[in-house]
Amino acid sequence: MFQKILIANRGEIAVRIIRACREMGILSVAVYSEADRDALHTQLADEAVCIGTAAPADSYLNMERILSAAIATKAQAIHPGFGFLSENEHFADMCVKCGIAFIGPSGELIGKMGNKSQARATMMEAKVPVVPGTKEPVFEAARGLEIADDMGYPVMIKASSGGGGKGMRIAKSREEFENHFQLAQQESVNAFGDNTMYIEKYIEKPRHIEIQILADRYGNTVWLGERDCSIQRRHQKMMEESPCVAIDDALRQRMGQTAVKAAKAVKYENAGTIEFLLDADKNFYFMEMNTRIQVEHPVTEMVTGIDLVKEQIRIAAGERLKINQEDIQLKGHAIECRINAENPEKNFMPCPGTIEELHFPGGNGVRIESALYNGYTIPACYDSMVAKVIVHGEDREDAIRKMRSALGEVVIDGITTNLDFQYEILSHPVFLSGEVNTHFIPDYFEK
Ligand code: MV4
Repeated sequence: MFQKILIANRGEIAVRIIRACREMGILSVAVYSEADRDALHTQLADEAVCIGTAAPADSYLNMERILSAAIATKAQAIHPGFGFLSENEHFADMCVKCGIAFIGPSGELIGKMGNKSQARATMMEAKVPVVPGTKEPVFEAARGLEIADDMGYPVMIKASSGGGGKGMRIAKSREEFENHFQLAQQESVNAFGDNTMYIEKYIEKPRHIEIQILADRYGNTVWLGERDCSIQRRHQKMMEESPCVAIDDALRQRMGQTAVKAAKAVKYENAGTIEFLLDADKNFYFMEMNTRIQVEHPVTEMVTGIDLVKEQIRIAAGERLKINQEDIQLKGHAIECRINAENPEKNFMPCPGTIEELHFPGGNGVRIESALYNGYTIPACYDSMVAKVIVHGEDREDAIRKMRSALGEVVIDGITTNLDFQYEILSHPVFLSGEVNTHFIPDYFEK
């Protein structure tokens, strides 16, 4: 096992990883930008190294500085968290070249799954159901139009390097197609320097369902239930839950086994997530694979009792998975609410500032992941997510009641947050009925 791990991240996820290290008897090294001198992760780690100025490109995205910090502190592994360098294939490769373990899959695999049209083709070969669409990438609008005409409208035009909705457009008709293709492709070229596109049939009102998997380097792969992440706004998830009310046990088994098949097809190692779209008729389709630990991993931890970050570390250290599929029992219902420093009344504009008064709830089945403390000033240059409230109840109704009780107790004075907005979602009759899809927030809160 590693004696020392460097955490190449900030905020609540850096704190989450530091705690896992400490519980495992592993020393932690934080890296921080000049804007994060007073940040909780900087204070909580066993050592901390300043790696640059506030701008991410100069610090949390600066591979050379992070690797220098790891070498200087003799860290044997780097945990990238999520965002920043977590899905950067060159960084994963550079770690290995420096003799440092990257806590995640190989650079080659990150690249293979990061290229979405290649990932689609790989999954088609592996007989994993994918959204109906092209196997070959598309570079020209004229060729795309032929494909879309054959497929029938509406279609989804997507950037191969995309994700998070960037470089993505719906074409509702033949008339719209060429224009929307050009717009999506231009966006992709600007954002990723890549003009590779692919085309899928548009799935109406899907749920976003993802399956968590864990895989060791010896080919042992398990799935750990699903997460329903349909409550999103502009491709930013706001609330996640496990299990999904629309999935019965037979469907859960099929989706889980499909996710394991997908992971095994690419010899996946470490923690990963297979994203599916689940349509109104309960057909599911592979959409993307995320090769990192995700923001919403705690809901899976609550229903399985498995610490995913510790498992990531053990896998990267070359240990065998101790968990068999039969050991994984899903118990109860978990919900996560992301608390963001933003103003829902002003188009969710970020609202950083200084915390003047802070109180978090506790109690049976209530978990808080946050890097806030009293008097802390949230820097303006990073993500607006400042806390996650996670609850675990006996069933969905119990979890919803627990979340409403927990959110009602939260005090975060000095900044504006989305707490009241989250509370409104938890009171909405459609949410309570469980009949949600990815249009829930735009349909009921942005009219
Ligand atoms: C889709 C889709 C419908 N049909 N693809 C959004 C982000 C990117 N990862 C893929 N996304 C979608 N792809 C087809 N063929 C609908 C979405 C989508 C969505 C997906 C998950 C969660 C929220 C969403 C909100 C709008 C659109």
